[in-house]
Amino acid sequence: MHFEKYKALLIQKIKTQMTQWFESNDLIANEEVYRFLHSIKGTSGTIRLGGILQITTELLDKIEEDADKYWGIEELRDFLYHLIIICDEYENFQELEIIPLNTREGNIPLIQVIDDDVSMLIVLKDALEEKGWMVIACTEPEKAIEQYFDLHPDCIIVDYHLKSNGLQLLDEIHKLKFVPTIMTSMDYNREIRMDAFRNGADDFIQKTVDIEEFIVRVNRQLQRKQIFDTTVLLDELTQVYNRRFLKEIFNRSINELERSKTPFSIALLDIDLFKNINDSYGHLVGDQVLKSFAQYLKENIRSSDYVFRYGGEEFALLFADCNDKEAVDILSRILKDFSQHVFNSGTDRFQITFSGGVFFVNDPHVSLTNALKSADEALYKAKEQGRSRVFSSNVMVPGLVKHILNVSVVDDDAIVRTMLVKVLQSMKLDQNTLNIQAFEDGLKFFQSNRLDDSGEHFLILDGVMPVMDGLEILQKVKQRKDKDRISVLMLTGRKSENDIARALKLGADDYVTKPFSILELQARIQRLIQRMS
Ligand code: GH3
Ligand code: MG
Repeated sequence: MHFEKYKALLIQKIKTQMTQWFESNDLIANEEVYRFLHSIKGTSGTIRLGGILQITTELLDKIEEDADKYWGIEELRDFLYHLIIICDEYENFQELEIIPLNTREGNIPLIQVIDDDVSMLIVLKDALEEKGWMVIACTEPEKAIEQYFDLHPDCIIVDYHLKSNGLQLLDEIHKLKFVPTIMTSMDYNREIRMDAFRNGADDFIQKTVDIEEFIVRVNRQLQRKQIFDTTVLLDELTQVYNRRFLKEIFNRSINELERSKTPFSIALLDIDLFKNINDSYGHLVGDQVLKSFAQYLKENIRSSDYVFRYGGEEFALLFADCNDKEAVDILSRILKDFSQHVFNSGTDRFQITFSGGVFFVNDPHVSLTNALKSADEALYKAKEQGRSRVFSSNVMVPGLVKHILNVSVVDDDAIVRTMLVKVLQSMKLDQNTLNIQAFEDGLKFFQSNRLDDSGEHFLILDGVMPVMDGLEILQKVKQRKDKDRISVLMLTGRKSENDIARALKLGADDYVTKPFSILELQARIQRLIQRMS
């Protein structure tokens, strides 16, 4: 006998009951919960829904039938969490092959796909994600450039015929940086291929794409990138040490501290309002500023000190045999002098400043992560108090400053909302505290004035909702002046190619197709949020 129909009915029944509970404002009698679980247990055993049987059995063991208790909604949600998850997975994955996730921990490669043929984009993104890689997809060249500089992908796949020219884009993002680039094209003639290679493409793949071969070729490029990352110690653009070498030097300094009791200080510097430079004068000018800044730092420190490029426009410094007060003094002097330097772009002239945070290491048990975290807290404080200043974290109470990231979930499905909030709550992020809120629809979201909360915002929007759907919200959000501090992840239906196309055109930062696996989504959110900060 086939149980498919009954399985679907049972899952529907579970979802309906849970939705009804979660949307009511009343307390729920224990007896009601007990009876519900009992009935689910009976049916699920019969129709061979083993996972649900197991979960309901475990839940029933935890509550007593005649306990005189009432459940609050939050408490009940927590209690039924595993049941919610498993229903969702059953419902969404009955026809899908379950793909084993590749190692999700550690450094998952990030691939940027840029193609204005949305059907192709979807196919490539799906294929790459099946491999366990993270993909950031994009149809608009301007957005692509922005994402490239924000997210530093490990491989770029760009279409030759991209409107306004894929080659130009390649050229722009390729200057001075090592990131493997694959160009795709419908045409495969010699001229086009040569054009692509001349402009820096590392590989050229003809459409229609043979997916299996495509994956192998992408993998090869990712391996090259990994070898590059692990063998090179200098940052290509700025010619100061890279982040990897910071670990090495930090360890050496710790050894030195243990051996000869010589303490040291570590600093994090971040250029102020650097985005404005890119926006006003273009990324090439931005790159020039980074180079000048790095060069200036190198020239103004002692030969026993080190400069590292820590991230996009962030630099780390290690001052040997130096306490935090001395380091703050040195950096404040550098800041004063450097901010007087006038940059030129065409006829425009501009000056820049930076903010900094310092941490004094005089205990050999301090880890690099914690030292950086403390320096970052001071940096954050310097930004908060008006930028263009350098603080020491040693004089602050540690752990007080945390970046707050506002995450909003807007979805009309109570189950999905519950799940997402749970997933977000369970995430462990180094530098961020998440301020999570869920909304039933776009109207409620805007009425709450949620976007007035200070700090960065990350929105997870359901594409289809009865009252103001995700696309409308996205459109409104992207019209705001402060749109740059808001990132959007769109949840769309697997078949709604038009919605995906519109979402990307409107400036969504990423999309995930429903049905999605919770683990997969968790990894993606974690990665996006971590990269955002
Ligand atoms: P704040 O004072 O708060 O630090 O403001 P900000 O604008 O400097 O900070 P934000 O983090 O908003 O922007 C940093 C920008 O730096 C965003 C990113 O596009 C740009 N960026 C990162 N890496 C590079 C790079 O290698 N070259 C160029 N040109 N820009 C980069
Ligand atoms: Mg900055």
